[in-house]
Order: sequence, then C-alpha cells, then structure tokens
Amino acid sequence: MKSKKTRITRRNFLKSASTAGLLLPFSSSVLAKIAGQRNKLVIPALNEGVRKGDQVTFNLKIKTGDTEFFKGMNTPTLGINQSYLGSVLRAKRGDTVNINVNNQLSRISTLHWHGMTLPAKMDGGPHQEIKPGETWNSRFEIRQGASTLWYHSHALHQTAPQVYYGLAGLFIIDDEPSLNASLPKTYGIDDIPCTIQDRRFNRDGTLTYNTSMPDRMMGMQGSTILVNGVVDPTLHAKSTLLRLRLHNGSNARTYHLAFNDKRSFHVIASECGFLNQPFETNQLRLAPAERAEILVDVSDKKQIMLKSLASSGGGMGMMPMMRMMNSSNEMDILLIDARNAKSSKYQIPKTLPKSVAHPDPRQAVTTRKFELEMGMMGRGGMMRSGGGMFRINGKSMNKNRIDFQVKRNTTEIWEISNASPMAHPFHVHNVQFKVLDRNGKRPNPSETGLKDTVLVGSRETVRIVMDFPEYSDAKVPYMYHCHILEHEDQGMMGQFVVV
Ligand SMILES: [Cu+2]
Repeated sequence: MKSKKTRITRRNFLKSASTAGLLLPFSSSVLAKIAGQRNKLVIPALNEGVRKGDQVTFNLKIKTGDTEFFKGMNTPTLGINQSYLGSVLRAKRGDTVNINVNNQLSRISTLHWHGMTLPAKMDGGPHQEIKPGETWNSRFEIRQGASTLWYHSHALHQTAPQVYYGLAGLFIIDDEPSLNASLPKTYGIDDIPCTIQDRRFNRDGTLTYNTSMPDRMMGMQGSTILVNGVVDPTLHAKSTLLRLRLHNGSNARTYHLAFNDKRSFHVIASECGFLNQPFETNQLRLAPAERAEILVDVSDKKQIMLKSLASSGGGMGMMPMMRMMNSSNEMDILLIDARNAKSSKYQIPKTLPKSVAHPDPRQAVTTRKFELEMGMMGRGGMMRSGGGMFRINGKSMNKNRIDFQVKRNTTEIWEISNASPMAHPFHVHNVQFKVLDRNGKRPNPSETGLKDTVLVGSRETVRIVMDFPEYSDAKVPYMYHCHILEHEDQGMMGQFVVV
C-alpha cells in the first residue's frame, strides 16, 4: 500500500461512492493479475503518543486520502493520520491517555475505543459526534489488562461506510505481566498486527459501497481480501515463532482461519486478554470485531498460506436464498514466507500471563435477556409493524431511548438469543465479558478468555457474564449492538446507562 499526498475532496469521495454502482466489480483474481505479483505486508506505524510520565497524548486526524491498492490505480479512502486505516496506538495499564481527534471530513464522524473500559462520555460512540473541522478530546485511565483492542468510526447510521472506506485501527494495551512474558513481543518482527478485511473494488480501482438488498440483509462482503490494507499480502517472516494479532476488521464477513498445510497453531489471547493456557488447534473462527492472538511455529521455514475455509453459512435452513448469499468460498488471507526466518529464542509457553480477574457468575445480581431479530417477522412468526428490519428485543436503535440502567460495580449475566436466520456478532461497550455457555454447552477453549464481542448463531442462546466498572453517568449511554456494521446502522443496537 502506497499513499499519495494528493488531497481528495469530499466531492470526489462522494462521487466515487455514488458512481460505484455503475461499475462492475472485479474479482480479486483479476486484480491480482493486474498487480502481477504479491505485495509485502505493511506493518502499520506504531504510535506511542507523547509521553510525560504516565500521561500520554495522541493527536489523531480523521481525513480523506488516496490509496494505491493496485499499481497505478488511486482509490479514494478514509484514514486516521494516514490515507487508509490508522496507525497502531499503544499504551500501558495505569497510563492516562489524552486523545485529540480532529475531524477533517466534511461530515460527522466519531472514534470509538472498542473494548475499552472508560467513562461513557469518553467512549466515542454515537453520542460523541465530531463535527467537520472540530476536535474532540477523549481522556481516560487505562485500567484493564494487556489486550489487542481497536478503534473505529461509530457515527450513527454511518459506521458501516466510514469503516469500509478506512476509519479503523488497532489499540494495543500492555501491562507488566505481558511485557515480562516469555512471548514474541518485538513489534513488526515477531509480533505482527493483522487487520483482515474484505472489500469490493471496481475496474478503476475505486471501492464499491452500493449496498443492494442482499448487502443490507447479510452485511457488505467483498471478494478481495486486504491485510493491513494490502492486497495479496506476503509476510516475510523474520523469526521462526510468530505472534499474530489477528483482527477481523471486516464489516460483515466471518473467517474460518486455517493454514493450507493444516498445521496447528496456539491461540493465546481473545479480544481482551490472555487465555488461561495456550490452546492448540488448526482452525479458528473470527467474526467481525473479534480478535485473537496466535503463535505460529514456522521453524520448518516453508511458505504457508493462511486461508479462510469455505463455510456453508450454517443455520440458514429456512431461507435457501440467504444461505446461498451467506456461504463463502475458500479465500487466501496471508502468505507467510519463512524461508529466511531466524531461530526464535521463544517457545510455545505452558502458561500465560495472568493480568486481571475474570467475572464470577455467582456474583451476578441480574440476568438480562436479549433477542436479536431481523426481517419482517418477530418472535413466533408474528408480523412486525414498525420498529425497523433490525431489532433487539423488538426495538430498533433510538438515540433518545435508554433501554435500561445498570448499577455500577455489579456483575450481570446477559442471555443473548438469536431468532433470526443468520449469525450476529454481539458487542457490549465498556466491559470485558466471559462466555458462560452456548445453548447450555461450554464454549470452545479459544473463547475462554475475556471478550468484548461474541458470535451468536441462528437459533442459539449465548450467556455471558461481566463486571460493570465504577464509572457511572445517568445521562450518557453505552451501546450494545450487532457488529455486522450494516445491521448496526439499520438499528440492531441499543443503549444502557450505568448509575
Ligand atoms: Cu447482525
């Protein structure tokens, strides 16, 4: 990915978005032929802010840009301090971060710190709109453990297109146990951020975002995979033991990750922290907004392809048409070329750092129920009148409606049921939760760490438990929502306050 200094005006950006529908999308293989070769994986710039003791200041600019995904073609994009996506922010538990976000777009935007525990007015959700030209200041103390969080636009009804065009980046949190751990931790060398996205391009290299009916129903998916904004990426491994921070930054696509030679790898962390111990597997499901850290042993110094396996769009029994739309073919994600890798001083550890206590379901004071619904039919096949196509507990998002109150410093169990014919990744702001069970069964070991997003399959009920921290604000709410961004924008979102 190369970026040009050329300023792209809002008019150009809008024009490319609006004419997109007139152009036929290219398949990724055709574009790969144009590119003629694989591209080096870009490691996003690391932004550790300006530090004075434990006070860290970040200055971020949301702006339009021009990105060369394909040789000789400029794609109008959005980015944070760069043309597409943002640099990787990094801070430590105990730091107070002071983030200035300047919006250089000619439309409203926001930046939400996804996975972060913080006061509601610092969250960067739909209630912290940044008007064109204005700067929003977000200041909070980092109180949670080591984790790979991210940040992205959360503008009401505009999140999906803004993230699609590039408003997202990673936010890494360190703590003493993680910094002292015997794990690969040299950024860009053996500790590699990987933001995985799928996009749809036109023949002229512009991005397509013309959501048709199926795109609105299933969420926007594309046939071209980007990792850190790079098409057909190759990671030239410098070490024989790699720690990949996998991040699904896609609007709607769930990946079923595996290597082409079926080699096993070790999952060491989920969204908000380390697992109790490394979990060995050869396949990992990653829904939109989910993250996982994995260790991959490439000491055989081969070239291996990280792929997403074909999926059947499971659980779509009642709607064959939608099942067809939702099923996905096998896709190449990232080629790892380990032929020149140097021997790592690390090995797969037996144990992992213990950063923070996990919530205890025995402490729960309340169990709340959430029903995810889409389409015209509500529960029991009753036709819905009003309320929109995408709902939680029968209601579409309304910025002026607070759905419920939570008491600070308490523990709650949330029971999320999905009556719709497709899976939805459910995300809760401000908390790190633990998955208790799926339809009464224990979750997969890769889901036993702290999380902020959980995929709820069709006709599945998932129970999660979480501690609500001490922050309270009777007026400014936190969000809970589906992280298929088109669903979120169309109303599959609600609001709670902590008092
Ligand atoms: Cu959804």
